[in-house]
Amino acid sequence: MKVSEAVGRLLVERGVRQVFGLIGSGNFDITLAMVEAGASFASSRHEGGAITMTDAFGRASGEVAACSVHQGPGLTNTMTGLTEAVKSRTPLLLLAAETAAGATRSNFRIDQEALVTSIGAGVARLREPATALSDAALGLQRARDERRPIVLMLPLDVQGTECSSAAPPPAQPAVQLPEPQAEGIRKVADLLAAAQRPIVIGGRGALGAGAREAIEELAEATGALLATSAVAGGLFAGNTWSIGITGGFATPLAVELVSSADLLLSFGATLNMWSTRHGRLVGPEAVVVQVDIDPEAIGGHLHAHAGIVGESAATARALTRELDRRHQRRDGWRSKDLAERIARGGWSQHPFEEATAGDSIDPRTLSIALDELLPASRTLVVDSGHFMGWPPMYMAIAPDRGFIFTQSYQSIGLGLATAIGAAVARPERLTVAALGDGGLLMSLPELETVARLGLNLLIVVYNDAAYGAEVHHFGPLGKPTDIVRFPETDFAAIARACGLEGLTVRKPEDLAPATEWLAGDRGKALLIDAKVVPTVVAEWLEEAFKGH
Ligand SMILES: Cc1ncc(C[n+]2csc(CCOP(=O)(O)OP(=O)(O)O)c2C)c(N)n1
Ligand SMILES: [Mg+2]
Repeated sequence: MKVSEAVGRLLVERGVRQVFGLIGSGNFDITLAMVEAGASFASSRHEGGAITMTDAFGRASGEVAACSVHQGPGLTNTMTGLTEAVKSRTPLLLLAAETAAGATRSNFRIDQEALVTSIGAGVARLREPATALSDAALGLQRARDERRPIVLMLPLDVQGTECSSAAPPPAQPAVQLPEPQAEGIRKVADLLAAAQRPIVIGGRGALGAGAREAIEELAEATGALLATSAVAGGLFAGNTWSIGITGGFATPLAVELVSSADLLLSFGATLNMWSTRHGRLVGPEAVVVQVDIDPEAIGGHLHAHAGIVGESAATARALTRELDRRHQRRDGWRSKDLAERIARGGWSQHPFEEATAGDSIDPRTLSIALDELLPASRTLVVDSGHFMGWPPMYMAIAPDRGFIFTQSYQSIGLGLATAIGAAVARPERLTVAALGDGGLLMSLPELETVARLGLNLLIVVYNDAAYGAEVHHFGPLGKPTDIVRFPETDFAAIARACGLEGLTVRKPEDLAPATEWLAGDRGKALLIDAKVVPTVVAEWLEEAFKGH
């Protein structure tokens, strides 16, 4: 058996269930071996799509998936999505064919290791036929343990040799972080016991198994309110004391409450410029405490008065135990009156001046109408751009990884592939992809993938025929904006040409066919081209440009 086949089989035996990718001569054999060993393969139409689908599959399922690409251009095409996955610490395995060490004149030759190292991905390599299986097993293990993408280089000459590799070492259970230090727990318990108005903020590091329950219990013991960073949106959905996302998308009530908290305790959230509005949401007297597995995250953006290096669930449980041991349970600021204010404090309950007129729909009205129309069990995916606040502000986010936000590299154009990866991971839930016209045009080839895979997917284009973020940034500065505005694109027609259903929406009534589509078998995904009013400008946008 060739190394390529033996390695493909091994990876499936070790738990890789899903492979995304795009096939060339360098990765044909290994990918086929994985399919024959029982993995499911979904081809993208551009490697930029494949890597982001792999990232999103991991975020939506908690599993490590693989992405398989050809050497050279197959790998360079993954760079933006791979950088997003690195910055988001998504464990995944990128299987990259590689020219043989001796093939120095190959057209495909580049220094692949230097390339991926430069963006912070880990590198593993099939060194020789005798070590190939151990090399591959270790690469997969590292993705899990280091919680980041590992690029497994597959030199063509090694792949093509008969496999002389001994059996690889058995799979190891994932590395467990040590229990949080007792001294840190005592110190933070002291701070919590003294707080009158604590708020707990859950971030990406609080999405793991058991963390939600453990944090909610701690909040209960301390009378704290619950908020999330954008990427963890929906984490505490359904909890009476959840005030939603903090930062740019926060409701006026959440802004008021976070600003008046006397203690902010984060779990796996960096408290960056987005979630704190450049620190302005943090009151001058507020005590900031961070819990994170990464020591460098503590105090990385804001001054932290205390920090605990530890896993979210274990640390939250240890804090609750310590408070219980001291008999220090309290109600904090959890009052009936506040519960009622929180229940009435959503964005949809805030009146705004309706801008729907003529041939375009107010993006807020569109979002509210969709929220009412769509099933509560949904995965919301949002691309980057000016429009991106409307969906998480005006549409409910379902608990349990109900919001997938590939925004750590702040790239536009990742939204569609993110939605595909999420829909493949959780086919039973409707995936809703909210995209800008610019972001969709950047990822257009993957519309064919949506149709081919028959995904349970609704695409909504907030179409202002512009790079709206740039229009709203540079327009008010008195600059001409012609270079960031475009003629109309008929996305419904493009969707139909790719095998989807297409619908153009200019007013709420135009959504009627979407109701029928939802009630039907959804055999074809639906794309809604919503021509949005281009002059409704999001308040958070100004914030975004402050750091630039
Ligand atoms: C890959 C990449 N290129 C350029 C940018 C700069 N950029 C940020 S938002 C944006 C406009 C996006 O347009 P669209 O998807 O239509 O959303 P809109 O802002 O119009 O709502 C651009 C070009 C970026 N973030 N990423
Ligand atoms: Mg736009």
